[in-house]
Amino acid sequence: MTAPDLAALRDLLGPPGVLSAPADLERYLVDERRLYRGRAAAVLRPDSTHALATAVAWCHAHGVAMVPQGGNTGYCGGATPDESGQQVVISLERMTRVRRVDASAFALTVEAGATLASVQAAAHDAGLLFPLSMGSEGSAQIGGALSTNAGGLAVLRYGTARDLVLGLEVVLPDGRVWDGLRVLRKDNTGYDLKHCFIGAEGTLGIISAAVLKLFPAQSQRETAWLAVDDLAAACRVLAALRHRLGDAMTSFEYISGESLALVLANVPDTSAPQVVSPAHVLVEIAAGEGHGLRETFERALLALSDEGLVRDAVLAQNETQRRACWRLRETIPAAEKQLGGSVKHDVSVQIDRLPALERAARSAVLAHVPTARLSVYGHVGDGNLHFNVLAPADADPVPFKTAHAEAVSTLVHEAASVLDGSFSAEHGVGKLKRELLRDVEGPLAIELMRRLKQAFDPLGLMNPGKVLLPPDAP
Ligand code: 2HG
Ligand code: ZN
Repeated sequence: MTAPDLAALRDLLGPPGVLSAPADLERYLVDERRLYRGRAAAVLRPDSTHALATAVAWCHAHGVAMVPQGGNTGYCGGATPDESGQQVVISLERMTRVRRVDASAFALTVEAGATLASVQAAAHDAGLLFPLSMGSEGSAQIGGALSTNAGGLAVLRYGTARDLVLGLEVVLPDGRVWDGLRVLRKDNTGYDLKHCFIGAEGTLGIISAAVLKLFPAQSQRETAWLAVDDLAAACRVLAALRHRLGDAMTSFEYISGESLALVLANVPDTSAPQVVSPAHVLVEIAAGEGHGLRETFERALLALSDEGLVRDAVLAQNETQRRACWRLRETIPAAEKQLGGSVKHDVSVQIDRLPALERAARSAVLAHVPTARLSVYGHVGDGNLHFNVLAPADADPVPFKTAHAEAVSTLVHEAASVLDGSFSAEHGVGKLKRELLRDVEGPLAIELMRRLKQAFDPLGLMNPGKVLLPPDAP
């Protein structure tokens, strides 16, 4: 790897396009969870696809490795440079334009650096809905969300990032631009190249723009906070509500009593919901005009409490109450961070196996560290649980994580694997889970992934060492 010639890059991108002063680089070198700290020769900030392609072509010609970075909100270190100081970070933060809104085609074309919140706002301004939503949506960028195939809070109804894409524009590792920005709902012309880049975490090319699917705005929305006995009851409620409400359900989020307690004790401006129990569910449903949504929902919840599945239920009466419910769910990661962070797991299994997963992981982890605190919550509607492990209340979290993270993660991932589940439902692989990917996916899958990498990036300059271990790794 050669050190890049910054003067040449400044000539190509202009002074705002190249950062190299240590203080300017700082925020690009550390990941959201502070798991990794890298170094970089520079941060490149192109402001157009042309500028991005020019920068990438230059790096390709000079053998400079590139690390694409969106909002830097990822959990697996996929956007952090290595420690060599010779890589460049390529930030998409200046590429934020909404290029087109095709309201009658229910589509929007946007550059990769736009935040999810700004894409939602652009869709809203056109009287439509862009449903990808998550706690980090104010900083997470659409390019990063697509590159990690992010999930979030409305996957149950609208799918993950992958499901929301009609077309992509990608700068390939040699600087050529693949223009796949089609506004087509149906297009069976050969291999579907866009899906190679979605979820590839910037290892095959840099997504520079995307055509996203929009949906009809939902004029009616109802949110309920439910108290249930446990995760098994929550899963039964999910199935029952799906039968009764059909596709109206947009979110079905599980919040254990343990996670709720962490939030109430550590996050400002939160107060206990009217109904508290060992386990809770936040359900949101939405529909267009004329569906009598609230009555249907109330009837369904009443029936479930008659059956003994729901202990208690409170419907939000206004937007303030709705926001208060969501705050209790969305700030769980912030509460964990406040306590020094957690050993995080992002596991999924088929939905009816979630209770078995939780039981197995809980007993294995507590057998290993009986005093650990657990924070179990997540997107139960998608079979996806965040099974997070925190240091005991009186222990320092740093030595706790150093001593136990590896063993605890092995136990949780084994519990998922035995149930034919995944060790990364929505957060990707990055640097953190490369060994797991190699060990779990098996040699054939890894061989195919390596061939794909070789086909798109023969020089290995695009986000090297992410997702796949370096070829010479033991
Ligand atoms: C969420 O669902 C995010 O809130 C973060 O995926 C999960 O912090 C976590 O473990
Ligand atoms: Zn999540």
